Amino acid sequence: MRDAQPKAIQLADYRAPAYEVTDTHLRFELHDGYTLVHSNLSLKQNGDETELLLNGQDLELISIKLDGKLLSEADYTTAEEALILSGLGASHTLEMTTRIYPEKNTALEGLYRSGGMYCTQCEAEGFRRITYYPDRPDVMSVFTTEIIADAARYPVLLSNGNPVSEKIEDGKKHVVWHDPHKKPAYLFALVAGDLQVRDDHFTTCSGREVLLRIFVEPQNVDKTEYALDALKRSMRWDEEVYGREYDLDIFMIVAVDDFNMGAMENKGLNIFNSSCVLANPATATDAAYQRIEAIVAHEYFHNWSGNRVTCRDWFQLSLKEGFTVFRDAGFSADMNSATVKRIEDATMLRTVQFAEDGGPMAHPVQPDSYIEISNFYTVTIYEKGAEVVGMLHKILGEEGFRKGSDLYFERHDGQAVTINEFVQAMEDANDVDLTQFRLWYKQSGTPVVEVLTQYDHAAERLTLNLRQYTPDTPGQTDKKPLWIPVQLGLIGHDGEDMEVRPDQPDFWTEDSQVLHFREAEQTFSFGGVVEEPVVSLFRDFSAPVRIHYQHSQSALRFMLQHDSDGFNRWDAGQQLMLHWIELAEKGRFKFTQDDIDALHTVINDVELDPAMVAYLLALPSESYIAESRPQYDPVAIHKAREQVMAALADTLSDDFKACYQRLNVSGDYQPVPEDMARRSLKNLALSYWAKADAEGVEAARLQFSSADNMTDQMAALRTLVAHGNQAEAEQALAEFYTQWQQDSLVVNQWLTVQCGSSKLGTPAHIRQLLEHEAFDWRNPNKVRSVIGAFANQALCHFHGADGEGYKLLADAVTRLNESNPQIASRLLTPLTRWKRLVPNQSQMMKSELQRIMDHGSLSKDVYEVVSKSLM
Ligand code: 0A1
Ligand code: ZN
Repeated sequence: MRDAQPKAIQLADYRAPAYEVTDTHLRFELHDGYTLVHSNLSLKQNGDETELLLNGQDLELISIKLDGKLLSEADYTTAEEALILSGLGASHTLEMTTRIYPEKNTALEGLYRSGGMYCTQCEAEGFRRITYYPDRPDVMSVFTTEIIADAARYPVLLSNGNPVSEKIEDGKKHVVWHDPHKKPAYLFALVAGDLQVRDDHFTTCSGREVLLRIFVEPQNVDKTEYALDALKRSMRWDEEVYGREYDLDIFMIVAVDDFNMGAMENKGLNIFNSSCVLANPATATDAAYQRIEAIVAHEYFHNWSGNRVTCRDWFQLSLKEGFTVFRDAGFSADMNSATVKRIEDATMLRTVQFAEDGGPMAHPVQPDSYIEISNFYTVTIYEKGAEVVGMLHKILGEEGFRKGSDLYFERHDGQAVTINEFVQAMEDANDVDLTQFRLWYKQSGTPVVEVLTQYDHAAERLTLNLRQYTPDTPGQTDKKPLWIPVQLGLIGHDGEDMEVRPDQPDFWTEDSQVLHFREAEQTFSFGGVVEEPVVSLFRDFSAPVRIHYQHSQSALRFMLQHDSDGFNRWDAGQQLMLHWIELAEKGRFKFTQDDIDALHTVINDVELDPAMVAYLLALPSESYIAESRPQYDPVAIHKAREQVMAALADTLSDDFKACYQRLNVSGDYQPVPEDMARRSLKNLALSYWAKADAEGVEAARLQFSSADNMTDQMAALRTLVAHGNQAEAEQALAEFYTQWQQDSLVVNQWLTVQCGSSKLGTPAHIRQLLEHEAFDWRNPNKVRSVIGAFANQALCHFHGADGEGYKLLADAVTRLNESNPQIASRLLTPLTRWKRLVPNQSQMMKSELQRIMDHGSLSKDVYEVVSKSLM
């Protein structure tokens, strides 16, 4: 906790480090109650600066020696969270011993305990909680790590790189690891515990054998198969698609229960939140399987995009995160349906990132200032960053992009670089000027593109007028026009794509059908257009922008049925649904026969991927609807959406029933794309059927008790909670808990179903669950399952008229501010949206933010978000 107001760190203040650490030797002695960390650092001067700053936080310094000579307090200065040595020469050896207390570490940064094991989390600035060190990503060092611990209780002792030696002496186990690849301290990792391992092998493209190991607590060994399979597929994919080979003899994954984020890409020793790696058919849903596949790939891909080539400073975070998300999205698209993956990613961007861009924490993909870097692991850095890389891919094409990434990896291997160097490699490899494109990294806010089309029948000519602007965001006004790739199609009355031939060929890439929109306003014309087309813009979500273009209802229905671009097909349906929900809010909603016919076509299209049909028939979420409006009333949105859902369920109830019965086939559960697609449509149909009809609830009840996999059991439980009566819902929840209370990850799903429910997720019920034996404030997954689900999903209760929901969230944030500031700060997000809410809610949210502010002794994490939100 801080005393004075924390200072912002500025990109403009970046200075290269005065000293390199060429070698880092660490020795950890794990004792009950405390750990001793001995370090031996070889220092080498970089320029003429003679002062060395070592970061350190919550450390007890036992001893410090420079070139073998013990230093006293007079020989160094201490500043806030730093130790400074001055007047140094060209090279030195620095040895230190610190004492730390992993048992008391509830922030889960640095070295901490989770259950019976020790583990680390060093990104972004956790290493400074282990020992004094230049804890910045541009200091890259070769690490050798010795770990000493009780041999009986900690038989498994792991660190980065390859194992060197192992012995047991006087009941203590000693192991040494050596990582030949130099790396920043944020990629350091250590694990100690009584863990079981599942092994596998991978032969790399050059024929090297790599040992793959997943370490878990003994009861979880039967949940490791899928992650290993995903890992092997990721390793092969990165060789084939990016030409990247793995570079150590061993690759390890460890699952831990208490973890702030999803997973961490430590060199050769990835550490995972157990919820993002463990799965078996009985306990994990299809969605969990897909998440595991994506996260395993993401962490593995970091080995090149992040580890071999890392970030110069944390302002460059998207260099590794945006690029790696782009890479993992490509992998998931290749493993599953590319269109469905694109729909999921665009939905996430439009719902969560657009909201961030329109709120007080808006920042560019390359921020220029921060108070607490942990607050900048955001959807803007990750997902918008990935979209920006995706636009480069659209502009340069598959081959050009690959030439650029090859050059980037080759040129910067072993370096800590900037986003600019990434773009430079793309430029150099393709001989293209990306100066204007770089603005995507510098400007925050979501660009708006206004579209006007005009068709001249006599001249057979289409004119497309595009205007762009980016709204002001905190600290940024007067934004410049961006280079926006507009993937375009023109659809004829037969539903077929027409040829697109703009009169401005310099602004058109034929291969990818991309129009390059680069000025504030630009008009494009197309000749030889023999009939008035339906204009399908931003196909495949080709740019992360808001589009203002009023398609007619009939054009939307036409696109929903015919657009050859799956993404726009889905998007047309969403626009129709948004329109219905708006009408419902005004009391004017009724299906037209044309709407019903369009929906019929979709649900009965057996040629179409069932996962796609499920997405086409799913209403936009309440958050998505909210985000489509400048100001919103969550309770009104909830009611209107419910009304449309009921109408849809009633109108198509026979189709949903038939669809459910057609797809409800028995057979062994397999986590493969075709089966997942079938289950997703089946369970969507079940939900609509149950909404319309008691017979559907009965089917859900049957599915709940007879399911042999969690996907079907959980879908049935959700349906019973949403559409059954109260007794049915309570009974199913009680049975579920009795069945699964021993499995913490399943219990988390049980908590989420209730806390995120518009039926059950009331503040009173949440407060009850906070007292439940299954809840634990120290475990981030539990906190997310209860409070996160409530504040982000049960919107009609979170935004309830009495303000109890806001109060509950603020209480939770204040409590976690002490024990786990990262989690506290992340939970806060819904309250930061207060300016967008209708006046009554807005005022109450603001008061709760103020109440947190007045609490005093705020962590940097919480202080930054609350103070910026109140500005
Ligand atoms: N780099 C990891 C995620 C991660 C980010 C931040 C953390 O602490 C602030 C921890 C982990 C990834 O992208 O997977
Ligand atoms: Zn990452």
